[in-house]
Amino acid sequence: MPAHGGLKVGLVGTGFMGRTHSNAYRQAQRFFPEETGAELVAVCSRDETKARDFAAQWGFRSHETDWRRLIERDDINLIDIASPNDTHAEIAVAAAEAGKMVACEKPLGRTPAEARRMVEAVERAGVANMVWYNYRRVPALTMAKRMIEEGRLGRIFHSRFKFLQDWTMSADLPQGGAGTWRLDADIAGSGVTGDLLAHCIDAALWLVGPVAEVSGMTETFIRERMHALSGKREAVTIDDASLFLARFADGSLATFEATRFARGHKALFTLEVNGEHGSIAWDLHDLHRLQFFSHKDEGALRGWRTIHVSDSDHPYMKAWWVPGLQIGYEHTFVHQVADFLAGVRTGEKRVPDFRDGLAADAVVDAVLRSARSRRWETVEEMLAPAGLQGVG
Ligand code: SOE
Repeated sequence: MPAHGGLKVGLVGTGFMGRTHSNAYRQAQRFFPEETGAELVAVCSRDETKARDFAAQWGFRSHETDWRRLIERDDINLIDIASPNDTHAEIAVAAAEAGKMVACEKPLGRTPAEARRMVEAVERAGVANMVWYNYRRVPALTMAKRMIEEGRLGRIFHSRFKFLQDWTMSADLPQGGAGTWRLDADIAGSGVTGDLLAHCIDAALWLVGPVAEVSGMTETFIRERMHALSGKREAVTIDDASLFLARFADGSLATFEATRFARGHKALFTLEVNGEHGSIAWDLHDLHRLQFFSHKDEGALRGWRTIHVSDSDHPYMKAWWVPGLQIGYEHTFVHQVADFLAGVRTGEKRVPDFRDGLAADAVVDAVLRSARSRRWETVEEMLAPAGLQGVG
């Protein structure tokens, strides 16, 4: 490993996302040696045993039990927030004010107001920032973005997005606490809208463009659950399912659906975009395959084709094994670290940043408002989609 002029990481959070990020920092430099890489300096958890064990497991040099200590340290230049959603804004703003680069798990804020504070803080401080919308970096989706930018689909008319799971269907599952904070709206901000639908929304904003207005509905199927912290049965205030119709600024239309009550589905993220000249379709369960239909093909031979996005001229694939061999979920995070480093090196926007996080939060907010009002609602913060400069 070369000497580090790269990222000196202080990670907050030792859960599932803490693991995906730590793995990405470790692998990025091995597979993208043109970038300077990342050094795992310290990890933070309020629980000292967890922090110490995580540091030993993932190779962090040290651990802390208060995130403020990470921010005070001179040997850290990037604060990475992988702790529950209610901690994002406070940590990000303090990190930016201290001049640190900031990476944050999605959703950026629990509300657009929180996300806006975070955007203002990083922009005022002029520090590099990113939000972990990792699925953009599935090679097949990056390829889809490239094809749309090349005009292969032409004018877009329709798109549809789904993210289906079934892990909260049991009424015995508590809300709140370590593994189940996503069921507590005070901590998470919302249920599936901010958690799963946010991935669909980010993909839609990236692939299609800004969303102008939405008409949504949400449902909470299990209305009371034991709270892991109070030990009492409490009202559930998250949405278990969330569906909406969208009209984009370019006049195209879309449907969105996310739920944790689709029995049999664990993480079925799918999308389809239909344009004037062609269509694309993709499914996370078969993440290398991009389905493509081109109306420009010779009539008699026209049909959906499957592109196995694993060749060396496909996005990111040259960095991995030999053509045709596969990569997976964890690699999307590795790609994001490599792209972030490239952005820091070139000064270009290469990753979804806090502005993109705010844009997604604004759509989440409009969906939740519409579900309450039972009317169409406009999106308050319509941001322009990122161009293909390094793929966004
Ligand atoms: C929820 O189960 C979850 O872990 C989300 O929080 C992630 O963002 C998603 O990628 C997988 O599912």
